[in-house]
Amino acid sequence: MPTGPALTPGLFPRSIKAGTGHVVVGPMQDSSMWLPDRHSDTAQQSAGFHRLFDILSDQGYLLLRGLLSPTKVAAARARITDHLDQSGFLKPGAPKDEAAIDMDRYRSDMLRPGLLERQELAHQEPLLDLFEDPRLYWLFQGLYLAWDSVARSEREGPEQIYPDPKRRRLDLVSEQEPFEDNRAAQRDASPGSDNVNDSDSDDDADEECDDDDDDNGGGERDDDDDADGDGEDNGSCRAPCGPSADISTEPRWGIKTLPFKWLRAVGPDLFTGPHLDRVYLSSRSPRLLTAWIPLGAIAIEMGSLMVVPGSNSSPQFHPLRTNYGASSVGKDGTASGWIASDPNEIEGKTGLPQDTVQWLGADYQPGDVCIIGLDVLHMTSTNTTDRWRISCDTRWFPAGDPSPF
Ligand SMILES: O=C(O)CCC(=O)C(=O)O
Ligand SMILES: [Fe+2]
Repeated sequence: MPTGPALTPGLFPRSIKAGTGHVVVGPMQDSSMWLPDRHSDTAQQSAGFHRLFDILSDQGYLLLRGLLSPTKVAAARARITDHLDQSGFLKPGAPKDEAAIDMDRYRSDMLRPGLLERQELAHQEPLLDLFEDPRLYWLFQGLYLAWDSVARSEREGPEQIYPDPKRRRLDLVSEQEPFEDNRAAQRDASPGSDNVNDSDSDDDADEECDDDDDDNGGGERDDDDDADGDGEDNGSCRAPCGPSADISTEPRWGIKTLPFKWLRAVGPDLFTGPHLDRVYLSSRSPRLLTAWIPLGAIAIEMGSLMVVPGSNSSPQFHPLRTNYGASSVGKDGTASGWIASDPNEIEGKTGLPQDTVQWLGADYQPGDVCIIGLDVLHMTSTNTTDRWRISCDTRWFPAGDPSPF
C-alpha cells in the first residue's frame, strides 16, 4: 500500500497527496441547497438556477451532493466492477463492490483497465442511464438558460427572468418528463417533439475528427510529463477520436452531451495533473461544462476532483488564463497539457504570486456530482489506496453552440 501523509479522513483542511507533491485541501462548498424543486414554477426554478450560475461563474465549480440517484450509481458501478473482475483487475476473494486491486499484478505488470478506450462499456445501459440522467439535462438546461439570460441582460440591460415564453421549457421538464425513465424518453424523442430542441445545429456531432495523430481514445497522457511512468487512466481531457466519437446525440431540452464518456478506473499512485479544460476542449464550444461523476464513494485519498476556487474569474489568475489557458495541447502528441506534476510548482511555472493557488476538495458520496467550466484550475488528488477510483467526466453544451469536436 502506498504511503502518504498522516490522514484524518473527513476533516478539512487536510494534507493530501496531489500529483507528485502534497497540498493542504479545504472543503468544497455544497451548492445543492440552491437546486430548485423540480415541481416548482418556472420563476422559482429560474431563480434557483440563476443562483447556481452565479456561484459557478464566481467560484468555477458547483458541488451538488445527491443530484443523482445512489441506486443508479450502484448499478453503474456494479457493471464496471463486473468488467474489472472479468478482466482480472480485482483482488481475488475481495468483495467485488470494493474494487480492490490485485496489487501484485498491479505492481508487476503494466496492464491497466483502459476504460477510456472502452466506449462501448460506457454506453451500456446502466452507465449511460447515469451519465445522461434527465437530472443532468435538467440541471444544464437551467444553467444555460440562466447564462443566456445574464448575457442578454448584460447586452441589453436588466430584464425579467425568462420573459420569452418559448424559453419556458423548465415547465416541460418538470411536468412532462418521467424523470426515472430517461433512456426510453431519449429514444422516443424525435426532432420537433416537445422534448427536443428545434435548433438547426444537429450536424455538429457528425463533424470529422481531425485528431489524426492521436488514436488513444481520449485520455492517455504523454510520456514527457508522466511522473508515474505509465500514463494510464490518469490522463487528460484530450479530444476523443475513436469509433464512438461520431455517434450522434440528440439534443434534449436544448442541451447536448458529448457521446464520448471519459470513464476512468484510476489505480494507486495515479492522478490527473493540474490543468484548465480549455487547453483540451476547443474554444469552438466556449460554454462547455463538465459533470464529474464519481461511481461510488471517493474520498480525496482515492483520487478525487479538486479545484482552485475563483481561478476562472479572479483577476489574480488572469495571467494563467491568458497564457497557459490560451494554449492548445494534446493534439501533437508532445505535451500532456498539465501545468506541472507537482501542484506546488504551479506558481513558479506560471508567474503567479506564491500561495495564490489554494485547493478545495471533497469526499464524494454516490450521487454527488461536481460541475466545472473550461477555465477553472483543477486536478485530481493522487490515489493512495489499494482500490480503483472509478469515475466519469461527461461534457455538456447548449444544442445551438458548436460541438467541441
Ligand atoms: O477524473 C480525472 O482524473 C480528471 C477529471 C478532469 O480533469 C475533468 O473532468 O475535466
Ligand atoms: Fe479536466
